[in-house]
Amino acid sequence: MGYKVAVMGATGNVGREMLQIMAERNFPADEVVALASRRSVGREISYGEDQILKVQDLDTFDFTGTDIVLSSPGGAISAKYSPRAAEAGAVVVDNTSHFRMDPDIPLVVPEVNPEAIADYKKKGIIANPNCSTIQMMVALKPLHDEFGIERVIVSTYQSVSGGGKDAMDELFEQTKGIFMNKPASETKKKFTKQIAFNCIPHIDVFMDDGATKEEWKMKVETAKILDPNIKVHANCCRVPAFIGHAEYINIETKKPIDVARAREVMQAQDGLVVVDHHEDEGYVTQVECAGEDATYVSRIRKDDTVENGLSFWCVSDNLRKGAALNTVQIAEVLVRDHLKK
Ligand code: 11C
Repeated sequence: MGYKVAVMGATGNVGREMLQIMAERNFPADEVVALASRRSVGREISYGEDQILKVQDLDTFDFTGTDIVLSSPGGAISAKYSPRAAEAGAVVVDNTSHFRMDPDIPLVVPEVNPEAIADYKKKGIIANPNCSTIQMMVALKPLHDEFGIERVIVSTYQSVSGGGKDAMDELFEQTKGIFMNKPASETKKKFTKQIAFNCIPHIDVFMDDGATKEEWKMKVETAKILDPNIKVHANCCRVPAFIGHAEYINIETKKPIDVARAREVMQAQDGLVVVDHHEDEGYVTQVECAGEDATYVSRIRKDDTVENGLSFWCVSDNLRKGAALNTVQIAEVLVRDHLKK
């Protein structure tokens, strides 16, 4: 017997990807329900090769009998409906930022801290980290285990899909518009500045210390997932790529670090692929990682400006490993180890 799974926010970028990935990976579901706001009710969404799901109203849905909820409807909506689903007996895996820093809610990357999943029992909710944090965790985990990371400086190059479908449309329309002599100001809606042919050093709202919330998330989520003693300084930037986040990551370690051993431990890490040839095309970029499950690292180099330093380039599909895939992987561990039928 399989599971009853509901996808909350099923019409969004990440919700649709969750359905796609569940089908691809043959998630053991007997019944899958697509939930969204009232204005999407009745819309049809494909699930797998040959199934069509009709979107149901999240607000009136009765979660009784649902085993697992995969949630990506936006923070405020999740704040209201995830506890409602958990009270009805479902385990919620939530991709929004709302519950991540609650000490009674585990924040999980399955290749990094799968043991934390057991804490779902406290509130019936498991949080999925921010996309830019997830790929960094997969890359840092083997290096931390081997060399002991003390400090991280990360600079991100994040695609517009992190901002949702409207953000992707804005990049497309603005790029087209510029070729037709239409001023970018006429197509600027979601982004604070022109995004076509430009980079914007601002993701999410500003915090009191001058960091943006995206930068803050990378710091506090690393502390919760990997180690509270690691110091993280993040610089987050939006770039005109559609899918895939890239990051240049610099680390300082307690133990002496060398490229050969770093490469070896990264090669052995689940979910991580090293592609690092010192030649043209010998590295992975956003365009190539889109649609892929792995996190890729390239350009691994010693940083000689500090005693034990290393830097590398890291890319991953932000909608898959950075969101939907990580959520489905958490659900896979849940059914394998905790919710046996
Ligand atoms: C972005 N990282 O690229 C964001 C999207 O906290 O789940 C995901 C926001 C979050 O804009």
